[in-house]
Amino acid sequence: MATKITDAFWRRYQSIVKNEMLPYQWKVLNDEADICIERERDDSSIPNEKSHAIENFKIAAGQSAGNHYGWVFQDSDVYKWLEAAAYTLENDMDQELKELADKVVDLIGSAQEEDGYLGTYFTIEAPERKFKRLSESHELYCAGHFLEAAVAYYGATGNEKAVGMACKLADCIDRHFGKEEGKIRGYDGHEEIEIGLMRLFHLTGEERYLNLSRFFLYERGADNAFFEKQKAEDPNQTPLIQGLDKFPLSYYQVHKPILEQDTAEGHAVRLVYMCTAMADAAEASGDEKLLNVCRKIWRNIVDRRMYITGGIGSTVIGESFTFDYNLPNDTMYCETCASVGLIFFAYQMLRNEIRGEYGDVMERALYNTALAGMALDGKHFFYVNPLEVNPESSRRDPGKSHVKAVRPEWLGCACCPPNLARLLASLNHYVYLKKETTVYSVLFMNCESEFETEKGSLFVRQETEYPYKGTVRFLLRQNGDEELGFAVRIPGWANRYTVEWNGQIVDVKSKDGYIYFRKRFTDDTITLQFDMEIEVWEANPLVRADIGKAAVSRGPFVYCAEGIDNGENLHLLKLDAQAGFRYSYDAQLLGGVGIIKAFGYRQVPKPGALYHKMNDLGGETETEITLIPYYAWANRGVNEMRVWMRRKDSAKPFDIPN
Ligand code: FUB
Ligand code: ZN
Repeated sequence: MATKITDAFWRRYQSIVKNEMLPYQWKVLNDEADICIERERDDSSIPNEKSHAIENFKIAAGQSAGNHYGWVFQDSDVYKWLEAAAYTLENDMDQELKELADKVVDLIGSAQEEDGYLGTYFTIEAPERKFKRLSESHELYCAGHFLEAAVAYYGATGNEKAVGMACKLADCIDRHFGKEEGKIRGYDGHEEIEIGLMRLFHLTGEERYLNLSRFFLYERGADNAFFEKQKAEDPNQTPLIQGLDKFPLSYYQVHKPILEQDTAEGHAVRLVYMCTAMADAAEASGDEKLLNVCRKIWRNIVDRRMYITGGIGSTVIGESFTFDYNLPNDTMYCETCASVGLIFFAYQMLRNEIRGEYGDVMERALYNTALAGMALDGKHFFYVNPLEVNPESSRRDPGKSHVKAVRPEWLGCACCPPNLARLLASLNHYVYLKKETTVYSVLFMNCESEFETEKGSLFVRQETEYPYKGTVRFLLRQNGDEELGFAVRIPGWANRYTVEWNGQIVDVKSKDGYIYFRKRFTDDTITLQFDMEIEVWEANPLVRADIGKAAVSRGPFVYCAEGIDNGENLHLLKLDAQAGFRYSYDAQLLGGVGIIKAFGYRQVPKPGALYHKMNDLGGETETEITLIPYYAWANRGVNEMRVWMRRKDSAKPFDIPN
């Protein structure tokens, strides 16, 4: 499948990746950027003097002297950078970037040990501790990221060196892990190797990689004392990461064997990475049991534990899920990486079963939390994506040190910026999905694609003004005489839609969020018109944090109010959802955004006492409330923001008999 994105909205992001993010991140990884690296929360154990990531490789390769600096998983920043560079080259070949990326591959190759082992911390500082403290070491997590990068790099450039190194690394891991006598029967604290192995399997067809990925998945939680035992046997008792041992087994998703897991528990990124690999392995091996686990966890996330912005992870403690309907707006985590991972999970689920809701969640996470992870300049990043911020609380409430009011230039733990870069650069891989002789459209954007099927190839041109207008046109042409299938997702937010086939309105019923066509396509046009109305949402009443509040969306965008447009104390505003809205597109504001004007009230605080009697309420003034797309917030300095607004419901007199 080859898709070329031509869309103005997304091409802008892809050029930000190419022209801003990659060069900027390269400088940061080389410690050449004059920036302030912030700790993502108030925790003095977070290393934040520099990145040192490239230098770590040079030291491991013997090209430089010194010590490793940073997290044990610092290498993964370089791998994700390389993966983002690979997709960027796939989109637009660029000799200079390719030469740089080739050099990075060479450097990684020089740091790889003879037996295939790759991991600069352990090569430099602690060779005797390799694979001995897997709950903390991230060795397989980093390996997984390298495998993903290598596969992407091969896809973009045909560079076989990286894939050779990836196979050598995977083979090394295969020699050390497994059920056989003498091998380690365990798993990494942070899932990711499972994804990397699946990708290597898809590229090479080597069944050992699929089996190894399944081994890691199935071992998870099978012996949930594995980490404890490893730790007890480790002659060196110094932790590799301070404080991880205080978390429960569910933090690592090892509290139960995976087939018994049915809720989203623990560290959110780990959970969605695990699920991504499970869904991929389920499809590749026809493993219905694995798929069933994915379905249950999916339901739990989407029905009870996901924010309206597609953010996941309700607490900073362990960057974790908590419990059903617990979705606090101002202390949550909603890590950018977690939403990136949710997109991966959703896409793999869609590969298993065609249901529009998977595409809906991809869209929700992509257009909202993922995009919010980066400032419009491509050089400032959120790790945590709140739905409500009061900058003073972030500054002065020690429980909210992770809730930043503006995006830092870089973070002590820099997992999110390159993760976002690789997602944005690889979007062409998520626009469609092909299964046998049917092509399914997943995301809406201008692009051209060519799909090879066993019954001939299908060319599709998509034309749209999405995400601002709801018309999407597909032009389809095939070669070959047999019928092919084409299916389009109907976004969950669309209340009404029409479908035209070569200019004639047709009545097509949707099935699980998709409408289907099977034809011999000869310059045919399918035009969909979704009503892109402004929607007002309420949360399930069991979500304590959102009771009595409303959130507004239009198309794929969730909206928010910012202090700069609405003044201070956003909690004093009440939205009158019945009063109607005005929508306009402002090309000058925030790189071009659709603005929503709503009618509402501002409560006037009573001066004086902290508490006063109900009948002594202060007044309210009518006011206009300005809402902007959530992703664009915090690009105009430090200010307040909130997604869920208080609602003004008409007061009904209620007579209580004496
Ligand atoms: O542990 C590696 C990465 O660092 C995780 O995915 C993020 O959540 C952060 O903890
Ligand atoms: Zn992250």
